[in-house]
Amino acid sequence: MVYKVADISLAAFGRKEIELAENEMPGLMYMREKYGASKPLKGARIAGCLHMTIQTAVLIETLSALGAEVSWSSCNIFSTQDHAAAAIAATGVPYPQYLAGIRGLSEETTTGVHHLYRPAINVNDSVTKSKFDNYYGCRESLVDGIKRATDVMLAGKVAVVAGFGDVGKGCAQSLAAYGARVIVTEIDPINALQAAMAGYEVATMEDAAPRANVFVTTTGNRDIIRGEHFLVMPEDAIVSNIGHFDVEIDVAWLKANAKSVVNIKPQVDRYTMPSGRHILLLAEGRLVNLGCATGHPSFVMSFSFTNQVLAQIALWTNNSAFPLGVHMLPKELDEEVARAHLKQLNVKLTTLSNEQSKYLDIPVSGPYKPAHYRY
Ligand code: NAD
Ligand code: 9W1
Repeated sequence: MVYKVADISLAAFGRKEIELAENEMPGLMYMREKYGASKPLKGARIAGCLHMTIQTAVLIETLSALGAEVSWSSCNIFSTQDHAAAAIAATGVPYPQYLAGIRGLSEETTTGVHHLYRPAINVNDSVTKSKFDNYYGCRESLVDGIKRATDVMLAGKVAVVAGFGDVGKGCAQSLAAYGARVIVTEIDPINALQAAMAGYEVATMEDAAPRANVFVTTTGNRDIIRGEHFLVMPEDAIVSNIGHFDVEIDVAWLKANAKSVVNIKPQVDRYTMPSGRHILLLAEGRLVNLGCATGHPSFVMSFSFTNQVLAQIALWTNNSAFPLGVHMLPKELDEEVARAHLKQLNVKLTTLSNEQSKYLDIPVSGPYKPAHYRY
C-alpha cells in the first residue's frame, strides 16, 4: 500500500470521527444509498486534491462506494487533519501518481480553471455550494475560531465586519447573536443598505478602528486593515481575517512597526505597538476559521461535496454532453442536493398541486426557479 501520512496510529480516532460525520453528511449518504448498487463511477479513477479533513474522508469513501478508484492528496500540509489522513490511508486509498485518461474535472473553489484540456464542472456556482458554504459555514466557524484562539467574551464588545457579502452577513449575524455590537464597512451601496436595514451601524474603518475590540475582514479585497488602523485600536484588539487568503490585513506593516511580538500559542500572536498597546493577531492574518478552528461543520460540507459527486457522475457517465469548457450543474441537481438534506432536519416539503403547477407553469418535480434566480 502506498501512502504518506504523519501518523498511521491515529487511524482509529479518525475512523470514529468519520462515523460521527457520516450522520451529519446526509447528502453523501443519500448518494451511497441511491448509487451504491449501480456503481455509476465504476471504471473511473478519481484523483482528488482537497484539504484532507474528516469531511473529505466521507467524500472519498462515497466516491469509492460508487465504484470509483480514488487517490488523494491534500492541497497543503496545513489543511491536513492527521487522523483523517491516517484513517483513509488505512483503507488503502493511496496518493495520486500520474493519471492518464482524465474525462473531466469538478472544481470546488472560486479559483479559475486556467489551462483547461478537459471539460470541467464549476461546482462553486451551485446555489447549494456557494450560498451555504459562505454564509452558513462562516456563521458558525468564525466565532469557533475566535473563541478557540482567545476565549474572549463577545457580549458587549464592539466588532467590525469589513464587507457585507455572503461571508460578512454570516459573520455579522453570529457576532451579534453573542451580544456584540457590530459595525459593518462596505464599498457597495446596496450591501451597505442591506447592513443598515439589518440593524448594523455602517461606518468606515477609520471611524471604527478606535472603537472596536474585534476585527473581521471578509471582503476578498486587499489592504482592508492597515497601519493607520492598527495605531488607533484599543488595548488587546483582536484582528482576524476570514476572506481572501492573507491580503486583507497588512501583516507586513505590523511585523515591521511593532516594538515586539509574543507568540501566545499556535495561530495567536500578541504584538506590542509603539504606544505600548497590544494587538492580538489570529492565524497570521490568514483564514481564521481554518487556522484557529477546524473549518466548516460537516453538514455544510455535505452540500458542497454532494455537488462534487453529482458532477463526477455527470462527467463520467454523460461525457459527450460536456464539451471542452466550464459548465454548471443543472438546476435540477442543485435542487436534488438540497432535497437530500431535508429528511435529516425533519423538513416537510409542500408538493405543488396539478392546478398550482399549471398556474405557475412549473413542473411538479421542478426545477422550481429559473436558472438566473438569486436566492
Ligand atoms: P462577496 O463578494 O459576496 O462579498 C464581499 C463584499 O466585500 C462585497 O459586498 C464587496 O462590496 C465588499 N468589499 C470589497 N472591498 C471592500 C472594502 N475595501 N471595504 C469594505 N467592503 C469591501 O464575497 P463572499 O462570498 O462574501 O466571500 C468573501 C471572501 O471570503 C472571498 O475571498 C471568499 O473566497 C472568502 N471565503 C472564505 C471562506 C472561509 O471559510 N474562510 C468561505 C467562503 C468564502
Ligand atoms: N474543506 N473540509 C484547512 C478550506 C482552505 C482547510 C481550506 C473544509 C472542510 C472553506 C473549505 C485545519 C479544513 C480546510 C481544515 C483546515 C477552504 C480554503 C472547509 C472551508 C474551504 C482556502 N478554503 N472549508 N471542513 N482549508 O472547512 O474540507 O485546517
